[in-house]
Amino acid sequence: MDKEQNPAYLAAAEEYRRFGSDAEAAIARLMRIPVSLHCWQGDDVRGFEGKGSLDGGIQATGNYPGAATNVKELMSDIETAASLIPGKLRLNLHACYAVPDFGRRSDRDSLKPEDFRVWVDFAKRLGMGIDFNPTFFSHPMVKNGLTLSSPDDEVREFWIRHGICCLRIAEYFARETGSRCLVNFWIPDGLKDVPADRYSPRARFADSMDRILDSGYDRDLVSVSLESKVFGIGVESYTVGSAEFCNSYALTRGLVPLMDNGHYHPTESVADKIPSMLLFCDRVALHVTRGVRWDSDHVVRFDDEIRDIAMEIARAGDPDAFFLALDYFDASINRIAAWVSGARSFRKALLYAFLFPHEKAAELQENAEFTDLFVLTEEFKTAPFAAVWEEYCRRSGVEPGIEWLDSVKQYEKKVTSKR
Ligand code: RNT
Ligand code: ZN
Repeated sequence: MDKEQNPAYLAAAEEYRRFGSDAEAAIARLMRIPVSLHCWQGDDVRGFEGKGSLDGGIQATGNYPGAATNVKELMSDIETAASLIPGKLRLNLHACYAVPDFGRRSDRDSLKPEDFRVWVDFAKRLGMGIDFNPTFFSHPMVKNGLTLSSPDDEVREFWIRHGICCLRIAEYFARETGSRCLVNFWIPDGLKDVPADRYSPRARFADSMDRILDSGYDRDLVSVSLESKVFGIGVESYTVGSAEFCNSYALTRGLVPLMDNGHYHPTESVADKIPSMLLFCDRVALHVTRGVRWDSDHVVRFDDEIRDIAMEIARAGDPDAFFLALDYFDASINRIAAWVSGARSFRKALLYAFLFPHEKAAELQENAEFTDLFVLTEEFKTAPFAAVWEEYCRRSGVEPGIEWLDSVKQYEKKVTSKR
């Protein structure tokens, strides 16, 4: 349907004009923003190395049938999910999803670009750029829960080699797809109980990262981010890659800090952290997720936390200031529905935030007109958002309403239920 012929949208745009907002500009802005879709929602972060269980303080719970068990199934599921999500997507891969040529098996410390050739072909066909993650968990060389911070040289060297191969693979992705690749480093290293020495593991982690980065990478092709965490299951007392460690390391080495909003104490706000970080670095990367109690990876909802984060993305103005990626995994509901719903909710939050009259609101704050600011913010919440969202979905070629779930159910009947 043409926008001229969509009276609900036209009426909504008029309402937004009364708030001082431009719905057309908001839709256009949203169209330009890519979001990186995490391959690991499709198989509960299992990867293709044959190891059944997940470790490293992260856990996927639930046993909904139909998880992808090989690359063909995972690609088919990603393609199905992507067709129901409006907007530009990137593909976010983990090193444990390597697909070595028949007969050859590379361990993590000797992975090669060729081991990801099928993913490159897939991403090209779908018109997606690729982001990448070294996998520092679910592997026998994780010893005593440690990788890059291990006191055991053999362990540390293994993981340093892993980090280095991942930089080479990222350059390959960027060259092949013609799009900058973000490589995100996250390590699970930590301790269950109170440490006797908090310093040495962090010193080793910094040294290991320095050695990985010393191997060099083409900064025109690749950006490197470092993700912090507060705690994980089994590592409740001490996390080597804490927020202070990772931010300080990233800022002193010209890396991109990555904030996963499930990785902070519950009353901390990643929305509040965004403008603080952007004062000191050009770019910030986000893992968009939902923390619930001990779990940092529930499916994203269109809730206050995500809207607040989106508001700060909108206020930052510069669309290049962010690397936006989703990071959740739920094995208790249809995995494709989880993928699609979480991605759509994040898109909704961005649209909501792009519709907000930020300049006007900031002016009210500067002028200490707090009553007006309060009322504006509250009344904005019930503006006719759905009509703009539906228009955006239509223009992006996807179902605006709940009908997309029918497509997931048909796919479940024909494909995933037969696995
Ligand atoms: C773990 C981190 C990390 C992982 C993925 C699979 O707590 O959030 O980003 O979720 O790398
Ligand atoms: Zn994360």
